[in-house]
Amino acid sequence: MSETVTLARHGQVAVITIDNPPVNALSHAVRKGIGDCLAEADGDDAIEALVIYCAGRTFIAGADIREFGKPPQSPSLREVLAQLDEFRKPTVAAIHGTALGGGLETALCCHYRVAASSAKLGLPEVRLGLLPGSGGTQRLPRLIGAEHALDMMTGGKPVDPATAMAWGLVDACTDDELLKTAIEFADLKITEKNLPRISERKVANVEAGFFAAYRKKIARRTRGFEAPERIVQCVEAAVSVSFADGMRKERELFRLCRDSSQSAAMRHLFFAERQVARVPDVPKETEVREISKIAVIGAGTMGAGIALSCLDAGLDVAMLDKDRQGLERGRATIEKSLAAAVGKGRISDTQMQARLSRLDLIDDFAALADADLVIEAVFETMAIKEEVFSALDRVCRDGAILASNTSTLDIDRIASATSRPEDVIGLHFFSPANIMKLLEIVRGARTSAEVIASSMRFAKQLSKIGVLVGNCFGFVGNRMLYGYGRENQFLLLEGAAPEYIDQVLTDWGMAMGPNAVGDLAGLDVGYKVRQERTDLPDDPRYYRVADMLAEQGRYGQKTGRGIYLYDNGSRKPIADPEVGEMIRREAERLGVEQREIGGAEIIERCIYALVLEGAKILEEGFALRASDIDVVWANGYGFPRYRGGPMFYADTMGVEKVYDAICGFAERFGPQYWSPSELLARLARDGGTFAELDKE
Ligand code: 3H9
Repeated sequence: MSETVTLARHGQVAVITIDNPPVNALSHAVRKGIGDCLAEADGDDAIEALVIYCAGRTFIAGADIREFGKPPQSPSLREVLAQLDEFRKPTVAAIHGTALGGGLETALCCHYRVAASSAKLGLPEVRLGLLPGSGGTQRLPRLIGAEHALDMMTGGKPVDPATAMAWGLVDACTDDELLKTAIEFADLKITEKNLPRISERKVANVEAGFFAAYRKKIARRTRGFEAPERIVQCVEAAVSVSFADGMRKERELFRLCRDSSQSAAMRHLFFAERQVARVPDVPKETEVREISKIAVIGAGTMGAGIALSCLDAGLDVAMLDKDRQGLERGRATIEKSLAAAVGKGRISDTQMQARLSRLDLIDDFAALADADLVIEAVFETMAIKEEVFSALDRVCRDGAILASNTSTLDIDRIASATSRPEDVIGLHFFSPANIMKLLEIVRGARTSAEVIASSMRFAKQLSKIGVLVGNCFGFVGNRMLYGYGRENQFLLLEGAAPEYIDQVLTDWGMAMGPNAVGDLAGLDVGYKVRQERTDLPDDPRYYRVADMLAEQGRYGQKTGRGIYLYDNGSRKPIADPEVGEMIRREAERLGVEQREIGGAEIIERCIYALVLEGAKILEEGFALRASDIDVVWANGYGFPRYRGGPMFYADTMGVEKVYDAICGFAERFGPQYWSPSELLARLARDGGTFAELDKE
């Protein structure tokens, strides 16, 4: 018998314990171990009931993702779960931590489920571009109904035991010792004559038209993404055909998902988001500084969003602004967001009050003396930042971390306004700061390892993904955005309508089109940054449309007019023929010939511009790995997760093909923007990939 799975007797009840750290994934050894233990327990007449339990921090968190893409090893999870489903004595899953994917599918093959009240239960396969492939799509709707099951499987979000109890997903929930409770529960079921077997149930009635309506409900959020539609098809089968036929359907569709490039892309991001925390010259043992008192300087949209993100994470926040009015506005922004969260049932009123009670409004730098971390979020102007950092240097205690939320400015120059550059770092949040997962952590030339390690841990405290980047203009994300935006701007001048470009790119999977994003962020913001820059290309076409709109006061949503029109505060963009005409005249003036432009060209120019800039960033050492760049784009810029990020996408397309297209653009549009990087040329020549480069 395997050591990772053991069988022990507690009176008439036997306990199968799985011990496969860190998350008890269903590796080959675990599957085999469970199968062997089931066979032993089945043949032992002294055993009257069975509990499945896990050692360590969690119940089974799913199939072992590392095994996907490798030759399958028998027994499969399906085979083991069929054995469990048919077990003749009462079976109880004792769930703590996270019962996810194949873990929850295992629990669904037991007759009963007992959960610790802190547990989470979910089928998150969709986040890996998969569907539950060991009966989950057939058993879950039989137990909790088609709609809840679809929500859990197409959204991938786990539920808590209270919800699970209400839906009938678990039979008991406990604050006491879990294993003891589960054994007692199993003991009581020994005499039960009719053991409930989910596979023998029918799905509760669904109304005619239910699936069509459900597809419509998820259409926007799942555009271009294959797994959710396949999950719906599996649940349709659960409703309309036998359990055995439904299982066959699930198997067929699971295989399609497993072998798809979409799932490969999402698995790539899963590991990339964990790899990103590893920084070669900042070892795991690096000491981290305690961060509990935060100060945020600037109570504008960004400052208030950062403060809210810290409050959500349970930290104390002091928010500083020049005047009382600014501070009150910042507090009002925070209150409004919290009230909206209460309205949506995400937090309770008490939780909202608790967060607000940890917020302190201050207007004097002297009050920052005991902050562990100060985050500056004032205007994006170097002179102002320098002033703030020199003031911080005077008042902050030794060991405080001094961070700037700059999105473009030179961290080393900001650091040189202090006498302690080793304590200065960039913490670049993305708007809305309390929602977006990405935090770019910008390392200056002298930032200490301790400050980097503490900042990476701080990102975790905020439930964000911290990506360490180097100090170049725009860092990783915004530097790449410049190339992407530039192509959008050129395409506009060349005759592509803004709504057409946006449609093509959102159909391709981007969360929003670049023109809608510009209007949302405010066209005045980019305009101001470009005005401050002295290194822009000498090209009258460069961001010309955006500049023209900003100069006319068409800032976007906030002024009701940008590249699109907006009706009375609505956020729905409406195409504006006046803008089309304005662009046409400007193109004529600049001698740019307008023409019909197809979707394929829009995608290639915008996305390959990202790949090219990403390759240059890697080459220049401003990102540690290609996969870090993917993490930035998937979490900060709405790049479709099922395409894995720009660098993974280049690998999927073939680096050589991307390189050839870039060389073609260099010939057609001139080398100024399209001269390929050395690295890209080398990978194309050697048949290499960015993924292999990361392994070197
Ligand atoms: C599935 O079940 C398919 C079935 O329906 C059908 C099959 C036929 N496998 O996230 P953490 C590693 S699909 C292998 O930092 P946390 C992870 O890489 C699966 N490894 O911890 C990391 O390694 P390292 C459905 C896994 O506490 C370490 O564990 N299940 C797996 O923040 C710690 O992870 C899921 O999608 C795995 N399944 O979060 C669940 N899971 O230290 C995916 C984790 O070397 N997992 N690792 O970097 C999670 O959501 C989180 O890891 C979890 C813990 C919530 C469990």
